[in-house]
Amino acid sequence: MDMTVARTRTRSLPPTTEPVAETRGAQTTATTPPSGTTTTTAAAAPGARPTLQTGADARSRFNADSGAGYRAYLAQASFDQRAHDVEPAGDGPSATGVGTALDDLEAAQQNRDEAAGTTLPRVEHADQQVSSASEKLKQEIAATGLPLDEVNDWYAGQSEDPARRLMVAEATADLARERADEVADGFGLGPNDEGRDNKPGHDETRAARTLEGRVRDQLTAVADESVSALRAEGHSQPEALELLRGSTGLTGSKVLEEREGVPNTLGMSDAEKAEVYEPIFLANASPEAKAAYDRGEPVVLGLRHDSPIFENEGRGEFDDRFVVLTKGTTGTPQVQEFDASLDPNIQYGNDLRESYEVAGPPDEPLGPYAEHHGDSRLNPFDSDTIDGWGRISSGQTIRLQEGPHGKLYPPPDGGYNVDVDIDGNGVFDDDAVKRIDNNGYQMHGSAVGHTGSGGCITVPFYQWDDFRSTVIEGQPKVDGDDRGVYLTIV
Ligand SMILES: [Ca+2]
Ligand SMILES: [Ca+2]
Repeated sequence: MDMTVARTRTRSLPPTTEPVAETRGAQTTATTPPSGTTTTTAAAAPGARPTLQTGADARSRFNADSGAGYRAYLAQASFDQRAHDVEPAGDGPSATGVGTALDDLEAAQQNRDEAAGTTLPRVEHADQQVSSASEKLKQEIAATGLPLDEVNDWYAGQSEDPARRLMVAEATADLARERADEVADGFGLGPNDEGRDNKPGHDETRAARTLEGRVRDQLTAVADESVSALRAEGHSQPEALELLRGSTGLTGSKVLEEREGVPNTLGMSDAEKAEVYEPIFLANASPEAKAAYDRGEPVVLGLRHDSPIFENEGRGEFDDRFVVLTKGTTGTPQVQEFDASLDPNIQYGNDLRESYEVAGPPDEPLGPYAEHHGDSRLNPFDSDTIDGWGRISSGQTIRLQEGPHGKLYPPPDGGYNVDVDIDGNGVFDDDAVKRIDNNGYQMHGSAVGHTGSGGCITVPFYQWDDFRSTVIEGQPKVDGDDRGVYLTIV
């Protein structure tokens, strides 16, 4: 088992990339680029920060339909910050291996683009080359010996190329996930056993999944910066997203994709994000929530990307978003975004299904995620209830309030709606809604090995304390209640 993941971070890299850039500028002038490089090395003055130089000529070759467009754009761009131009500085890790692996991966991606639409064997061969090159990049990143949550900071000091930074961030995220899986496998733990007090490997699995999550967050941050960099070069945000998609695999494409229900705000300023989210909030929130927002209190917008309960092998996916909106005392909308899960998974087994009354038995047999409730073996249809999965419905505002175990709860007597998977196919496609009269559907941090929802709504466990204090601190008590926050789910 690789215990690197459990290492305590004992040092930090320079807070900015400036010192590294100085070193790079000075050394670039004295270094012969390795063969195979396609960049020119207009020597930067020591201390000069390299900039992405592109002309209208290069941009005019942009083709939004293909990652090849990005490479054409790069071909005319003048870079002197490519990783392979950099000699190791002091006792830091060498960037040569990573730079060479990136060159190979870019070449494989270009070959794949060219193979598209040709013969199946050629397409398959090209895909295999990309896969091999991606694997090699992960190996080279591992070979730097850096803790994985320091790789992106380090590489930002080596290159400002938005696509290459994203490729490194994606490979590092994949590496962190694979290592965390290895830790869990090493202890023989299923997803719902990881990080449990009464299970082995409590500390190791928590550390590994925390690292995985933080590196995944870094991937999002790098994607954000990469889109910003391309926007600064004159591309629109959709163009920038499309350009970068040509350089990523599955993990990166999930960050860059347009996800129904959850706006893609990568590369946007805070003001632009507020322009996206505030109208959604105002169009959907209850009058009480809007009044709280007008008073300067934080409010939460829950944006759902509809997912089945068996998503991600039943572990759930943080493909939804909580947006904390507040005008504070300045009157200017502020936005904070958090990855979230608003759909249940099936890691807790069938015990978390609830009994829902239905008008009558469904005409069709139930799918694997629900069953008729009742003991009659001779005639199961004489029951008029279904054991099924539920989730908090979109289209309502709920005031969540503090309670035991650090969670946030709906009112004790409920008063909110849940969608019910009546036909048991694992998808909330049933148009079945139930009014709930208790506070059973709550908001809390995830489990360590999965999204931690049997119907509750969650944020990643290592972000929960931060999220909770963001939405609760400074909130007033309402009518003698505990502190709370209005959640509007769209
Ligand atoms: Ca979802
Ligand atoms: Ca269903």
